[in-house]
Amino acid sequence: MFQKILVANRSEIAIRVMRACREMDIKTVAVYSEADKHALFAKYADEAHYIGLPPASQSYLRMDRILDIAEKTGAQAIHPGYGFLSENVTFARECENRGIVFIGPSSASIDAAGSKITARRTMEKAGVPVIPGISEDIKDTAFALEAAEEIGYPVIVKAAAGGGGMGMKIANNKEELIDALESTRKIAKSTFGDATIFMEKYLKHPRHIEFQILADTHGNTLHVNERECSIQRRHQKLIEESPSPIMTPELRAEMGMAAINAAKAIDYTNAGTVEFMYSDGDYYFLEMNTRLQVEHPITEMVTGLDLVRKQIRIAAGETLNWKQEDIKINGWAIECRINAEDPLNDFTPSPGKLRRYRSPGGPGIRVDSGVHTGYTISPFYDSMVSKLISWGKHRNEAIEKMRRALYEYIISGVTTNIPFHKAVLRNPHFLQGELSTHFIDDFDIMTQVQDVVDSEMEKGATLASAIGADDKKIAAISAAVRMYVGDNITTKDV
Ligand code: MV4
Repeated sequence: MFQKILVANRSEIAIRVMRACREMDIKTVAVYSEADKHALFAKYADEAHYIGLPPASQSYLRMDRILDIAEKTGAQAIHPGYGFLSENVTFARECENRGIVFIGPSSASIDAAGSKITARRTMEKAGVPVIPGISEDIKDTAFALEAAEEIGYPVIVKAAAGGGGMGMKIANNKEELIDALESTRKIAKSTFGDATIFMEKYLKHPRHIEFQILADTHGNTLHVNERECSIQRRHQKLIEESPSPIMTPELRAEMGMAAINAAKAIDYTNAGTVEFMYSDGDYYFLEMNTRLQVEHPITEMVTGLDLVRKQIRIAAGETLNWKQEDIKINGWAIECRINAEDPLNDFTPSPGKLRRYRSPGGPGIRVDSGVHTGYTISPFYDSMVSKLISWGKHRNEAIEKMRRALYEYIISGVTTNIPFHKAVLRNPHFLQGELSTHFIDDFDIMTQVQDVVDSEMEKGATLASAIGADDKKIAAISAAVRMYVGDNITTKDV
């Protein structure tokens, strides 16, 4: 086992990884930017090293500096977390070249999953269902038009090097397709430096269901159940749950096997995720994420596994010594991503100092975060405050616990998306498990978010008149704090 691991990431995920290391008695090395010199994760580590200025390109993406620090400190392995260098082929290869263990798959597997068109072709060959479409670069417009007639409109044109919703265009007819081919090719070339494009049938209201995979370096590949991540906004996931409300044991076995085959097709090792789109009983491979994901805790809650510990053990060469039948599901887990952003103002980031901060707790609640009272959420990185995770014996209990935890959460100084989560967690369609990637638009969620904010304001205003405050917003925050803490905080303190 490793004696020392460098964590090439920041905030909550850096802490999450270091927690596993501490439990396993492995020393940790943090790397931090100028913006993070007072951050909790840098203090949590056994040692912390400065790597550069706040923009990620000058710090968290500086492979040379990070690798030098790993060598200098004697770290035998690097955990990349998610984002930053986690799916960077060059970085994984450079680790391999320098004899530092990259805690993740091989650079070749990352590469194989990286091109959407190559991945599509590999999956077709491996018998994993892919969306009807063309698995080669579209150079010939006439050929594409012919293929589209066969597939049936609407179709979607995608950049092979794209991802996260970038470089995609929907076409409803011949004219739009001619247009989409040209514009997607142009964007692909300018954004990704690769003009390769392909085409698929466009699914109108898919659900996003992904399978968590664990694969060791001895040929054992398992799935540890699915997560449903259909509640997203502009390709940013906001709420995830495990299991998926539509899952049956039969479908799980089938999709799980497809996910295992997908992983095996690219010689995958370590923890990874196979994403599917699900629509009307059919499911299709979408892409493979070759990293630990933000939403991994919900899988941990329902399986009892510690995925980071598993990652470290697999990277150290240990064997996964259970069978697929040993993997069970216990209860239900939901994750709400708590972000410093204003849901009523197009989810604009709201960085700043957390003037008051108290996270929820109690039975069935887990909070993964890297913040505390007085912490400043930097404008240089994503605006996540924490991941709020609930567990219950069944879906309703997980929902009840999440609602209660959202009520307990006290955050002042920045605007958060908590009202968004409160609105979704009482929406009748959500309660029915009626989800799709268009959930927010289909069910007019933003109007319900406004209602939540208005009703909390009203409560605050009632209290404001009692305590003689004019500023309703300050009073509302104060009311929330008083309601929960029950001490003699006055509006002046807030
Ligand atoms: C699609 C699709 C419908 N049909 N492909 C979005 C991210 C990118 N990786 C693939 N995406 C989609 N591809 C076909 N053929 C709809 C989406 C999509 C989506 C997929 C998963 C989760 C959320 C989404 C939100 C909007 C669109």
